[in-house]
Amino acid sequence: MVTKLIFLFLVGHVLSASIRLDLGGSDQWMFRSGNGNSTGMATVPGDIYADLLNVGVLTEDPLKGQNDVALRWIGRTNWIYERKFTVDKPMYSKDTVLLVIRGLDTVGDVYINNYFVLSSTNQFHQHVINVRRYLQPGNNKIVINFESPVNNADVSAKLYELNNAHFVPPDCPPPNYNGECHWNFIRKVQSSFSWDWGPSFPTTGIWQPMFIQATDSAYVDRLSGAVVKQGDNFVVNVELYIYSAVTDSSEIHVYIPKLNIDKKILAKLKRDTMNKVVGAITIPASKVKLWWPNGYGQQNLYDVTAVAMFNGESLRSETIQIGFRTIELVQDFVDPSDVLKGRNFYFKINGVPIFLKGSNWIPVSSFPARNFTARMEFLLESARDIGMNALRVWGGGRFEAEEFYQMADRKGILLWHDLMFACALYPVDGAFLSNVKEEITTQITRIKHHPSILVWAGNNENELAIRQRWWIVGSYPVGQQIKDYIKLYKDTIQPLVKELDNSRPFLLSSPSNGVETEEEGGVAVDPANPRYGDVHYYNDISNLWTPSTYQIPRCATEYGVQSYPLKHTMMQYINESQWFYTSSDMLHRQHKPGGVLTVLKQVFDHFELPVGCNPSIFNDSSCLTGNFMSKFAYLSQFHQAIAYQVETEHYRRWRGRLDETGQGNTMCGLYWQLNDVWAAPTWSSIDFNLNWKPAHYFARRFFAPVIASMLVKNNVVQVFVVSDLQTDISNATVTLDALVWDNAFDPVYSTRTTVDIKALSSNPVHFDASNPEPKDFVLRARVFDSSKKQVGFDGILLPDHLKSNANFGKLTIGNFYQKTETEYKFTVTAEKVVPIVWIDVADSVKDRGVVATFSDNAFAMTTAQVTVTLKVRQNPKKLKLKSSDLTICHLGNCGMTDH
Ligand code: BMA
Repeated sequence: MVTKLIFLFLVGHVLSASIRLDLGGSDQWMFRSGNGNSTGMATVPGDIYADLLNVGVLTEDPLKGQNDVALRWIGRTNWIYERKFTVDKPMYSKDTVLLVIRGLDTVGDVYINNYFVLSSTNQFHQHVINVRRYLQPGNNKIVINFESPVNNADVSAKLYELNNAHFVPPDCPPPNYNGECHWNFIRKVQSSFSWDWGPSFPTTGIWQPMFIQATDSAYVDRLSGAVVKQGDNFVVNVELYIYSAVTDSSEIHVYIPKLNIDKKILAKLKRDTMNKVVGAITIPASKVKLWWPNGYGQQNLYDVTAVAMFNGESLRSETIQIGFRTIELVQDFVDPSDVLKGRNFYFKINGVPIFLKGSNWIPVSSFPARNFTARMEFLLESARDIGMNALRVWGGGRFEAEEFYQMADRKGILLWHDLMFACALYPVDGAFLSNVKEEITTQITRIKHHPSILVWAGNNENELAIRQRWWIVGSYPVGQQIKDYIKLYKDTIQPLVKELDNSRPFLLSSPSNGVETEEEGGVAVDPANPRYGDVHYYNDISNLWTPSTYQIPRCATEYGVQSYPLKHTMMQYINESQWFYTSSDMLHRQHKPGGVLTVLKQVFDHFELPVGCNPSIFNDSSCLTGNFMSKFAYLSQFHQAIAYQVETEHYRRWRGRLDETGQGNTMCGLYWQLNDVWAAPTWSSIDFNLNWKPAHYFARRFFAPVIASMLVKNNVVQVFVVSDLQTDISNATVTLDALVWDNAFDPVYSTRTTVDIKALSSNPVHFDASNPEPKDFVLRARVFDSSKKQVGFDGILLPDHLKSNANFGKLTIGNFYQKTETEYKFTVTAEKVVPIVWIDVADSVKDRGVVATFSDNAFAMTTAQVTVTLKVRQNPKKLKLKSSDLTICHLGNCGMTDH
C-alpha cells in the first residue's frame, strides 16, 4: 500500500524543471528538392512521397499502375527539410537543450541556425544531442539536407570497390523489379529499393518523432531491460538511459505495481552524457504469472516504470511492459550414437516444446512513417485468430514500430527476429561496422524487453547465398566472401548481441544450421541441410500438392507459392483494360523472374483450363481476357491454399517422429508471407486490401491445435492425428470417410477406430480395414474425444486433379441475421459435395471500406448445410449488412461472372 502511494505521488509530480517542444506536425516543416523545383509543406513524422502527394506535385497514388517507375526521380533526388521553432525564455535559461530524433531516413546532415549538428547515416539510428550552444532566444531554424538514398548507395558502392578492388554483390536487382541498386550499401529498409514482392520506393524524410527537451537536471530517455530466469527466480535486468545536465547522484525507483515492487537504485550521473544506469530486480518465479504464446495460456504482462529522483525533482520514464517466460533452443543430437543424423532444432517456452505455427512478416507498408496502427492490428489479429503463434520479422524490412511489439506481446505471437540484412553480401570496412554496431545497440536496447521476441537471427539468406553461389564475382572469391561474412556476423554482431541481450538465443543467419554452422566456423558447407537448424524451401517445378515433394527439415521458416489478388483488389490500382495476365501492368507487378509461367503451370497442373484457352501458347488470345484472368486469380489462390496445407501438414506430421535416417522432429512451419505492400501476384495469404485469401482460411484449419491429416501412400490412407495440446486425448475415435461427387453427401466408404492421442506429438493412426483407392475421392478424417465431441476441424484431402469447370450444384445462403454489432450469422446449403466453397462480401460493400472475415471459408462442403459467422473488422460508414451483400461461388464457377 505504501509503495502504491509513493508511486502515485511520483507519477503525479509536475516535471517543472523540464520543457519539451515537439518538432513534429503538419504546419511547420517545409520541404524542397535540391534544385528547388518541388517545394511545399511537409509532415513530420512522414516521408517525401506523402509530402509530394499532399501538395499536389503527385496527383495519383504511387501504388497505382506503373507509378513506381514514373516516380523514380523522387528516390534519386536530394531533399531538404526545414522549419523554424521558437526558443522562449524559460527554454533558453536551461543549459542543456537536447535535440531528440527517433529516426531519420536516411543519409543527411542536420543544421541548427547554420551550425552543423549531426550526420545521419542510418535509418535505425536515434540521436540525443545537446544543441544548446547553437540556439538563440526567439526564432531558430533547423535544416536537414538529405542525400538521395539511391545516389548515396551508388557512390558508397563505387568507393568501396575502388578501395577494396572488388564489388560487393549483388549489383542491382533483376531488371523486372524496376528497382534500385546496392541496397547493401545503405542502412535503410532493404526492400525499399524493390523486392520480388514489392515496388521500389526509396523513401526520404523524418520518419520518426523529433522533439526538443530542455532541462536543468536530467532527461530520462529510455527504460529497457530483459528478463532472464536464474534458478527459482526471474531477474529483470533494468536499464535506464538518463541524459544528465549536471554531475550528481540520483535515487532511482523502479516500480512493478502488480508485484508491489519498488526497487531503489543509487546512481552517479555524469554531466552532459547519456548515462546508462543498471539494476537487477529478483523476483521469485512463484510470484509471477507466466507469459505464454497463443494457444498455450495467457499473455500475462507487467507494467514497469522508473522514476529518477534528482535535485528534488522526479523524472519519470515511459512505462514498458514485460513478461515472464523462459526460452530454450534445443539443439541436441537426434541420435547421440550416430551424430551424422543431425541435431534437433526447436524452442521450449516455459519448458513446453512449441511447434512454431505462422508466417513471415514484411513491412506493413512501403511508406512506414505513416500511421498504420489499424492495419497492423488487423494483420496481427488475423494471425492470432487463425491460431498462429509465431511470425518471422524478415531481415529485408525494418526493426518494427513499438506498437507492433506491443501487439505481438498481447496476442502471444512469438517473433523470430532477423537483423536487417537480406539477400546480399555487405561491406565490412570500419565505418560500416561501427554504423551497424550503433544500429544494433540502439534497436536491441529499444525492444529487448518484449516477451514476444523469441530469437535474433543475423540476416536473411546471406550464408545460403554464399554457398549456393548466387553471385560469381571474379575479384571476390568465395573464400574472401566467407571471411567477410564471418567478420560481420560472427566477429562483430554476435558478441554484441550477446552482450546486449542474454535472454534469448542468437543465430548467425536464417536459414542456418544453428550450432552446426557455428561448429563449421560460421558458414556451413550446406546451410540448407534439413538435418540442422532451419530451412527455406521453394520449388516451382514439382507437384506442390504431394508431400513427397518436400524436405523433412527440423524447422521450416520460409516456404510458399504465389497467387494473384482477385479482380476487385487489382481494380483499385490498374485499369480494367489491363486485367489480363500478360498486360503490361500485370507483368509489371510480377517481379519473380519466370513467375508468370510457373504460376500458370502450377495452377493448371491441378485444375482444368477454361474451355478454348491454352496458355502454353503464351499469347493465345482466348486466355488474354478479363474472364480468364478472373478465373485464373481464384484458381491461383485455391492452388496456393492447397499447397500451403499439404506442405504445412507434412511438417506437422513429422512432429516427434524420425525416419530411419534421422530426419524429422520438425517443429516449425512459417510460410512465406503474411502480408503485402502492393496489389500484385505474391506469396501472401492476406492481400494488400486486407482480404484473407483462401490460404489464410486454410491456415486456420491446418494450424489448429489438433489436426487429422491424411497421407496416401501406395493407395493406402493413413491418418495422422497431430496434437499440439499439452494433455493426451484418451479413447479418441478417428473416422475416415470417402465421398464422391455424385452420391450426395453419403460416403461411399467409412471406417473408424479408437486410439489414444498423445499430447505434443504426431500420432499415426492405422486402420484395420483395407482402404479405398483414393484417386477420385474426397477424403474426410475426423477426431472425436471420449465424449463424442469433435476435436478440431474436418481433415480434408482433395484429389490431385480437380475439375474446375464442373458443375458442383447450387449453393444457397440462408437464415441470415445480425448477431452482434459486428457479427452476422448465416447458413450455406449445398446439393452435393463441393471441393471448395468461397464466400465473399460484394464489391459494392468492399468499395465502402468494409473489411470482413468469415468463421470459415474456402472449405469443402461434405454435409448439406453449414453455419458461418461473418465478422466485420472495419466498417467506416457503419453499414448494416444484408444477405444480398454476400456472394458465394464454388471451384467450378468462381470468377465466371466477375465478383
Ligand atoms: C525468400 C525471402 C524473400 C523473398 C522470398 C520469395 O528469399 O527471404 O527474400 O521475397 O523468398 O522469393
